[in-house]
Amino acid sequence: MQQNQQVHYARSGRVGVITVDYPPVNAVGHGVRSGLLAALETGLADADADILLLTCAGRTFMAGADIREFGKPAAPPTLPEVIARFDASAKPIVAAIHGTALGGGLEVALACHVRVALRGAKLGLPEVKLGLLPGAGGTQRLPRLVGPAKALDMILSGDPVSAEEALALGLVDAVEDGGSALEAGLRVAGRVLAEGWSTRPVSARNDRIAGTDPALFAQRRADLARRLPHLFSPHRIVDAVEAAVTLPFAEGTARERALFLQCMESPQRAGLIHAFFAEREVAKVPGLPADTATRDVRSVGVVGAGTMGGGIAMCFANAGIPVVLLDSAAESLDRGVAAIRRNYEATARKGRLTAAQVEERMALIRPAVSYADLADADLVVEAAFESMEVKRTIFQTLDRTCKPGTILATNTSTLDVDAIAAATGRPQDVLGMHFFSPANVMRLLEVVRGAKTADGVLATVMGLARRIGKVGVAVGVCYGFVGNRILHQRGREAMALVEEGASPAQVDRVLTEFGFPLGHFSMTDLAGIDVGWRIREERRKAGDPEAQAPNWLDALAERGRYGQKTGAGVYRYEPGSRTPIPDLEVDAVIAEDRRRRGVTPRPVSDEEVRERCLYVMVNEAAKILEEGIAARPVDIDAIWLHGYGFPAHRGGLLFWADQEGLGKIVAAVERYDRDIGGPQWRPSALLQQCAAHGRPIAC
Ligand code: 3H9
Repeated sequence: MQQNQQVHYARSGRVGVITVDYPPVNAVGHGVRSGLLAALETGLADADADILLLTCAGRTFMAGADIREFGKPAAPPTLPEVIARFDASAKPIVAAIHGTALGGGLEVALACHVRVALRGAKLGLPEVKLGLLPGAGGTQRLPRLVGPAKALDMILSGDPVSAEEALALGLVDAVEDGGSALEAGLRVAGRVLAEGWSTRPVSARNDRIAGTDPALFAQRRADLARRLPHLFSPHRIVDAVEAAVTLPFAEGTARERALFLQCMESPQRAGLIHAFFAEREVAKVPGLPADTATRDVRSVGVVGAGTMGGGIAMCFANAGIPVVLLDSAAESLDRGVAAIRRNYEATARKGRLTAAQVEERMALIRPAVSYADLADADLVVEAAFESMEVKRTIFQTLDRTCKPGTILATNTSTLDVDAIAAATGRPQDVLGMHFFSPANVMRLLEVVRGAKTADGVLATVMGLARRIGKVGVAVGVCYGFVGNRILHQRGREAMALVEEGASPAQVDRVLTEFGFPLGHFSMTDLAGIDVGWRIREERRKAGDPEAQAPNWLDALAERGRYGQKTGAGVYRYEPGSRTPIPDLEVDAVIAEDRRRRGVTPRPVSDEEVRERCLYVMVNEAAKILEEGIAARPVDIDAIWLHGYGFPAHRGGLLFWADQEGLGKIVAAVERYDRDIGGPQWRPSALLQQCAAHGRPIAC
C-alpha cells in the first residue's frame, strides 16, 4: 500500500511498518510530513497491525527538518502537527534508528513510544548550530527522558550522543547489534508486545522533570551571558527547557513554538544556514563536472618535517592514509616525529584518543630521508622552507623520482604555484594545497589550481579534502591566494589605525564584539611576530625597494617580544595564560613610533575601526571575485568561516556585506579612498555595480 513517494506503509506479520525513503538524508520536508501522517492513518486503520514501526531507508534515520524550506511559508501539515498525532497514536509506535537521528528527525522519534538504536547510530538536536531551537517538541520531550540538565547540555551544544550513551541516559530503550534498522525494529516490536513494555507517551512522563531546582536555569543563563552574549538562540533554549519543567506539556509546547518562531525570524538563523550550505557548496567546483575521473590516493608523501609538515602528515594518518614523512636532515626528522607523538599523546591525555589509536596513527607515519621512498606515493605534499629556489629544487627532484601520475602539491602560502609547477615536466599534476596552522586542527584547505592543473587532479584533491575532514575550497593563483590576501588588507588597516591613535586593545575589542574569537593583534601574538619581522628584515637588508620601513611591531620583535610563545608581544601574558593584558611598554613603543613619523595621535571611534577593518576586507574580496581568483562569493565566505574564525552567525564575509548594505559600504570605501587613498581603498567595480543596481553580492 503506497502512501506517497517519500513514505511507504507495509505490514510484516502483526507489525505495521512505516518507512521514510527520501534520499540523501530523509530530511523531513513537506512530502515526508504529509506521507508520515497518511501512513500513520493507514496503520491505525489496519486491523491486522497491533503495533507500528517507524524506520528509514538509505544511509540514515531522518536528519532533521528540510533546511531548504526555511524562510519560505510552511505548507501544512507542520511538523508539530505530525508529531502530535504520533504522540496521541492509539497503537504503540516503535522508532528504529540507524545513522543519524537529528533535529526534527529525533523529535519524531521522541513522539514514538519506544526507541531502539542500532549500534553506531548518533542522536542529537543540532538546531542551535543553525541559530534555532528544536521546534517540534524536542525541548519538552528530551528533558522528560534524560532530565533537564542533560537535555540542556545536549540542546545547547548541539552535539549528538552515541547509541550507547543514549541508552544510558534513557533516550532510547534498546541498542541492537547487527542487521538493518528494520530487522532490529521488528525484533523490538515483538518484545514490546510479548513482554508488555511500557508505551506511555513521553509527553505524559513527568518523573525526570519533577522537582527541578530553578537554580539550574539561573546558572545556565549566567554561563551563556559570559560565554555567548551575542548569540540569540541559546538564550531562548534555556527559556524553552525551563517551560518544560514549569508549565503543563501543552503550554510548554506552545511556548517552545513561539520561541522557535522568534529564532526563525532572526538574522543569525539566516547567517548560520548560509554557513551550513556554504560548507557543502564549495565542494561543487563550477566548471568541474561531478563525474570528472579522479585518481586513487592510497599513500601520501610529505616533504619537510617541520611544524607544518608534521601537522599535514597527521591529517592523513588521522584518516587512515599511510604517509611517508621525508626530511633530508635526520635530526629534523627525529624532532618532527617526536613532535607528532607529543601531539597525539596530548590528545590521548584529554581522552580523545586511546593509547592504541595513538600507536595506530604513529605506525601510519613512516619517516624517511631519501626521496626514493616517495617513488610510489600517489600524492606528495611539499611543506618545506618558503623559498622559490628551495621549492623548485624539491619539485625537480620529485619530478625525477615519483611514478607517473603522482599528484605533486605545494603548501606554499606566498609563492607562485605556476612557477613551481614549471620546474617539473608535468605541470598538469601540480597544484597548491594550502593548509592552515595548526594543520591537523584547522578545517580550511585552499586548493590552488594552477594554470595547467588537470581537472582530474583538482577533482581528486577536492575529494581528498573531504576524506581528511577538511573544507576544501578551489582558488586561483595570486599573492596570498584568497584568505591571506584579505587578511593582509585588514592587517594593514589595523596597523594604520594604531599609528593614527587607536590602541591595539581597541581594535581587538571591536573585532571580538563583531564576533571574531580573536582580535587582529591577539592573533598576531598567537602566530608569532618574529615570522613577519624576519621576512621584512631580510627584504630591508636585501635593499628591496618595496620593503616597508620598520614599524612598531618590528620594534617589539627587536625587544624579543615575539608574542604568546615568549610571554609578551603586542600584549603581555601571565605564565601559562593566554589572556592578553595591555602593556605600558607597548604603549611607549607605539608612542615612540608615532613621534618618529611625526604623527599626532587622534581619538579614533569604534565605528571607524569597524568600517576600516571590515569594509577593506569586503572591497578586497570583491576584487578577488572580479579577477576570478575565487569563483563564487560562497567560496570566500567558506574560506573566512573555516580559516579565520569569521563569526558563523553572520553567514560569511560577503553574506554579511549584503546584510550590512552594499550602498553603505561603497559610500565608505569611496570616502576612505578620497581621505586615505592607497590601492586597498580603490573601490572594486563589482562592488560599485552591485550597490548601484541594488543587487546582492553574495547570492
Ligand atoms: C530542524 O530539524 C528544526 C526542527 O527542530 C523544527 C522544525 C519545526 N535539510 O552533510 P552532507 C543535504 S533543523 C536539507 O554532505 P554527510 C546537504 O545539504 C535541522 N538538506 O552528508 C547535502 O546536499 P548536497 C536539524 C540537508 O553524510 C546532502 O544532504 N538537522 C539536510 O556528511 C548530504 O549532506 C541538522 O542540522 C537537511 N536537514 O552528513 C542536520 N541535511 O548533496 C544537518 C543534509 O546537495 N545535516 N542535507 O550538497 C547534517 O548534519 C549532515 O548533513 C548529516 C549527514 C550528518 C545528516
